[in-house]
Amino acid sequence: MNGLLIAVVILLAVITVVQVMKIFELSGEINGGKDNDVTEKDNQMQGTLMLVIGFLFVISVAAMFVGWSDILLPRSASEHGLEIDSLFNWSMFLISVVFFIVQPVLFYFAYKYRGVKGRKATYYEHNNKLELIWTVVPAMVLCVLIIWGLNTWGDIMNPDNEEQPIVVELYAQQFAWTARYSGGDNELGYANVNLIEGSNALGVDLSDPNAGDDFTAKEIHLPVGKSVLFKFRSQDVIHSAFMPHFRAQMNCVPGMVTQFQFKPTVTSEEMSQDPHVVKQITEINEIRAKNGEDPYDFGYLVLCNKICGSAHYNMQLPIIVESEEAYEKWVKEQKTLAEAL
Ligand SMILES: [Cu+2]
Repeated sequence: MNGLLIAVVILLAVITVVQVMKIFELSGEINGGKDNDVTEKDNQMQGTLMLVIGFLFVISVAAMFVGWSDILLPRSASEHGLEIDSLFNWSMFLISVVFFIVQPVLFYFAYKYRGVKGRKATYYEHNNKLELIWTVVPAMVLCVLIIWGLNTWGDIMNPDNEEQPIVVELYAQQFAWTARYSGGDNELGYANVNLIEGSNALGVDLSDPNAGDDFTAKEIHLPVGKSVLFKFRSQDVIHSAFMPHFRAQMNCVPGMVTQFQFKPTVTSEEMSQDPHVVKQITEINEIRAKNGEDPYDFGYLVLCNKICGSAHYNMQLPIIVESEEAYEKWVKEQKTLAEAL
């Protein structure tokens, strides 16, 4: 009903505008068409407005760059993340240089060449040299960025495995993550949604010899400096495992296993003491204190980055990067599936 009312209101508004325009046209004709003439004053006003709006626009973009740069992600906590960051920074740098040259010129020219009585536009047909420059230069810059990007992507998705990565499954469902570690054999037992039953919430095939030493966890622990290979599954809809601090993201698609491998290089403890992070957390906690909320501690997270349903916003799991000893100790404390089920 609401939708119908909104549609009727929009329709009536359009009819009103059309009728008012018709009245203006008619009254213009009565005045001998003079109402629609553009006067010198109009041109001056339009030109000046272009200059002022353009100036405010460029200044506001610059202010946003400066003012919000400290709410960006901290330095990358993974090895490949450094490559992604430099690709991103170079792209942003090039885009910004072009933006801050082209936009002021565009708005200034709109002002400079505004309508002036008696002034005629120059008839300028073609210039091969200009055409060549503004085609070849952007094409070459884009080629460099695209080839660099493809190479980076290739390196990230095909890591050379001198050392065996730790295999961890990340299981997505509305609206939770569960991690399944592959245990001592570093091989995940077979799992399928059809095998979900009772406390076997991930559908692990317990008759598979690789399954017994697997264990599930509601926290991801990772040893620093060791590669980890995440295998993603989804129970229901498409989710996306987003680990922003590690510059990692992969879709979790029902019916298939996707994967992403990376090497964490900064422990949770080290990152929480990074000056950039300390400043951000202090600011967040000042706001939280004002609202009477509990203070927030820094921690790596995996978030869902696909809008997968009503509680999507809260689909997260902590990631703790720690020393190898601390990691081994944590692993020993976990109950294997053979013991738990
Ligand atoms: Cu989700």
